[in-house]
Amino acid sequence: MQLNTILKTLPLLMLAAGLCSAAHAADVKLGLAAALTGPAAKYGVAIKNGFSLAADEVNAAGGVNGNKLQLIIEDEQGKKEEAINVFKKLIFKDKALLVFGPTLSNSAFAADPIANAAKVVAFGTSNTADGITAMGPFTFRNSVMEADVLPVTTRAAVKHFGIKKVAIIYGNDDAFTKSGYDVFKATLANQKIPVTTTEAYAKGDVDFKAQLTKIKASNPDAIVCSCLTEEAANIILQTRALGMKQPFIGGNGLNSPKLFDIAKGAGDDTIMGSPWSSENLTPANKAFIAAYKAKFGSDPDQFAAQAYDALHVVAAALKNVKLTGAIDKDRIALQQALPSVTIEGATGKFAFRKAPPVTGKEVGYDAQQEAIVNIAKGGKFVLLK
Ligand code: 1QQ
Repeated sequence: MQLNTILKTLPLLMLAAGLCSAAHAADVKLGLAAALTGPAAKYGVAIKNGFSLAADEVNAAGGVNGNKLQLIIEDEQGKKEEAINVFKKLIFKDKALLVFGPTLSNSAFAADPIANAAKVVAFGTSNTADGITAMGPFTFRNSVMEADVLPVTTRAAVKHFGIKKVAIIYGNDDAFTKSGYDVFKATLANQKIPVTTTEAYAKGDVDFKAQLTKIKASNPDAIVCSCLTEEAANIILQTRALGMKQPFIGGNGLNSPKLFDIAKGAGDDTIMGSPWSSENLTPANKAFIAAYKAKFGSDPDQFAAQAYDALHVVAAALKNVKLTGAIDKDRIALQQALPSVTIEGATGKFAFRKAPPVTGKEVGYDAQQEAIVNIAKGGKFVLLK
């Protein structure tokens, strides 16, 4: 071919290539907003890994109805403002069919209204505060809310240690730690466990001596901690430095290997509830743990397991959706296909449950799953038997 013929045909070739990649763009784009940097990154990185692993599995098996799943992953830094920016990018610029995340409930309260207004599913895999799914019919979560986990956890801890009275410490400026506190307060009243003192801290605090000195003087049998993992670990360490030996009881925030990276053996005897355990030896969980170890060279945690399951939940819903290419229509079709999905995942049997009604408002869907109670032994959580 002459050079000038090549030059003439080049635009046509480029157009053809463009059309090919447009055809290839029938891939299903799924957004993921996760805290990949900042204090919540120990949750966010595990979440990202769980999603990548599951997407690889689905794609290796041929995708969904012939479509490959494409994850578009953005770092929302565990900050509300960034969660809003990332949701906007994923929804309006990338035209994701659905958005997973954000990592913290605190950020979800800021970002999910954007998804609901745009009629795009916001699927939380780690948001456990009350009220998340009251934001609208496009908010879904497979994370089990504190309101379902903490009563079971508290009852088991009280029985295990013979607890008669507890002190509480919590973060009062984070949606999850505050919601966990409200649930603990109601649960303790319900289970008739007196509270010796209630102490609060703010995000980013590193010195808890003032609060812990008051807790020490009130002489509780255990300390209830509605905290994110880094603060919990420092609280535990500082409690031991004050010569206190009380066990801790906590929620979802404590369930990270990070707790033991910082608190080491001082974290032992901490009791925590979760839908996932590495000791749950169902075929689905065994396969998940083995695949995670092979891909990332480390053990998975609850957050990776819930992310992994969430991707499989969406893949199952997508099987029943006939994608048209009209994004607004397809987003709504996916929202309508999700509620009836059930799977047997790494976290066990999973189903959705419609969120409690809110007058004059449509609501989303919560997770219907049992909590398993764990106790920390030798720097990791094991089942409380
Ligand atoms: C929430 C949580 C955190 C512990 C997520 C990592 O449960 O913010 O709802």
